[in-house]
Amino acid sequence: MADDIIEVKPEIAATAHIDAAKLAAMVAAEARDAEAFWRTEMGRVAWMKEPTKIKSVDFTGDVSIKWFEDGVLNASVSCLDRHLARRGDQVAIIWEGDDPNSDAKVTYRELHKRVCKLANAMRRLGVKKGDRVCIYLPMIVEAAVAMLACARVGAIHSIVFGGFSPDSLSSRIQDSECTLLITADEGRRGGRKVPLKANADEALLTCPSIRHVVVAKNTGGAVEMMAGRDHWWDAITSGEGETCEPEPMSSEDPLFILYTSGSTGKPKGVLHTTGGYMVWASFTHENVFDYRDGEIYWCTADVGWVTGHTYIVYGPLANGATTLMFEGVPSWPDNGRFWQVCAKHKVNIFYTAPTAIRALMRDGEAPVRKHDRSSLRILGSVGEPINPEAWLWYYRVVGDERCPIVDTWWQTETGGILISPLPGAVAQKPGSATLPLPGVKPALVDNDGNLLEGATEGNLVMLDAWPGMMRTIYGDHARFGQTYFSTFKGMYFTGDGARRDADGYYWITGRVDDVINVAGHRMGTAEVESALVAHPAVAEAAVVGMPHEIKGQGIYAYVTLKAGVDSTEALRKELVAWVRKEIGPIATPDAIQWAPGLPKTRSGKIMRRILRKIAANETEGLGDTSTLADPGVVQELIDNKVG
Ligand code: 6R9
Repeated sequence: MADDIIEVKPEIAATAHIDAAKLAAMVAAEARDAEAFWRTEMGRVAWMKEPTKIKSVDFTGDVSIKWFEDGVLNASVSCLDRHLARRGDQVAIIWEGDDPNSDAKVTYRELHKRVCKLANAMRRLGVKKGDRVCIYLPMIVEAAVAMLACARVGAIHSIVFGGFSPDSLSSRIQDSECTLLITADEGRRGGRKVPLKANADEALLTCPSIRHVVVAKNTGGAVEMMAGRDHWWDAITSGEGETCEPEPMSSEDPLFILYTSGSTGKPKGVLHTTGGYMVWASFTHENVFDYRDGEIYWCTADVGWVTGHTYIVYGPLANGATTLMFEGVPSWPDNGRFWQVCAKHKVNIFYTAPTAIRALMRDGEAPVRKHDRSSLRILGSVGEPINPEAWLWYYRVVGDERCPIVDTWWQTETGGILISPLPGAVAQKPGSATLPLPGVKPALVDNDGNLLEGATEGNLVMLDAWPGMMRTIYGDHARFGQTYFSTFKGMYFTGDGARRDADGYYWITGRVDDVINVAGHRMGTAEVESALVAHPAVAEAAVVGMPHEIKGQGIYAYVTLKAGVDSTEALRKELVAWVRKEIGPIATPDAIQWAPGLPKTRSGKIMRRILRKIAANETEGLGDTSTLADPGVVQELIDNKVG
């Protein structure tokens, strides 16, 4: 099954932006003269001053990555102003509410106006180029307006997913010393309310850098407003002008920071800059989804994640697309919701996560078949490996074997898609992200950094830079080099493992570091561990991923209690609730096992390899345990495995 090949359909190749011959020509052109290739592609965005220097990259030493460095632009102009003459009245954003009876359409002209008004208000509040602005909003149009208004005035936005706790919000605001927070009274998800402003109030008790808070009225729920600090969005924007001078930004000026999990306890502020990111967002959105003028494009991600940044807002808007923004969840009011929205808005391109597909698969074909999906043309997948079974169901049931599936591999750090089939050019294999895009140079290396050739398996690295890659970790350039370029000298290390088959296709096998992927959400096991040990009853904790049918991976925690504390069911529940409160619901542990001891080496390192195997019920081949300080704990853990 996994070796199925789904050839490119001639009718798709015939009209696609890129067919196999064009792709081969692009790859050859890029290989011959990368600078010339990107000099042409940079024309995708609107420059105030055209760059003359294309690429300047050094993956060694202090690590320096610059694209189009002497160019000047403003991302909001590429997404808005330049479209006004031709598509002012075209819908830019279709908003579909959590409540199936609420929706809205916003044209490019209207979006431009709303962005300018907020940008003017932000300037009036003292926000200047380079200031950091935190955005903590639900999936409402204001989220896109806030992002683009930041870009307009040259402020660096840092979006924190609305599902994160006050503590997580606070630490992200503190790390980049944001001066403004943009939030809403409440969010809505699956018929429930999320108390965003109340969470923000709690977070702000420990955020001295915040001077102002802008609050969008969404549900109309009661909130406290602190005089002098908090302002209603409508009140501060209503008197503002409908145009706003865009801040001229150098290509390498930052556009946004987005925090993401790594192997350590502290999330990293991944920093993206303006020119290269915008070119990459536009290039990949148009080519991977074969986006055509007038099509309705829907990415189901949340703007709190990188997928929402690049493929709900910046990529589609740069390309003058109509992008659908969905506030709800796939399973509410019923599990046909995705397909009902596709039918209602005649969606042509649909981009979602494997975890959603697997959850919907459980309910069978009827909820899908009930809705008209004839508008669908291209399907996409992102966030985690898609198992062939889910891939084939997506292909057969959702796409009626008519729509190519683009399984897009990328990361917060990469800014946009790096490995993916192009629908008119690359044959698909269910479960494989297939081939790199032009300009992307993946390789597999062994643990010593030796390049592996041919069909093989190893650590996935990138040998050279592409325009959209991250430039640094905010405030910690040394950590940037250390995290991504020191494991394998002179190469960008993705943290993923992959297999390459005889056709050169890549099959991502998952993270090889201490990052787990829970329902497409990236989580550092160390973050969950530090939340657990912050509880007064916990002495020590070790967290690993365990296989989970729907979420891909679940969170399995081994907890050692302090002496004298009883391991009760009540305490187990309390710890689950504690982690939810500390980090947010996405970090809810799926299993907690009481561990009187943890397997450690004689030097005191926890042997996670063993803990992962126990959690996965793979206790046959535990490998060498002879280096353990106390080999007896392993059997104890196996005997008391939960679930
Ligand atoms: C875009 C995004 C990145 C990690 C990445 C990898 C996993 C993403 C994937 C995939 C297999 C795909 N991942 N897409 N694995 N196939 N198509 O998800 O960014 O949240 O930073 O996660 O997600 O493990 O390293 P981010």
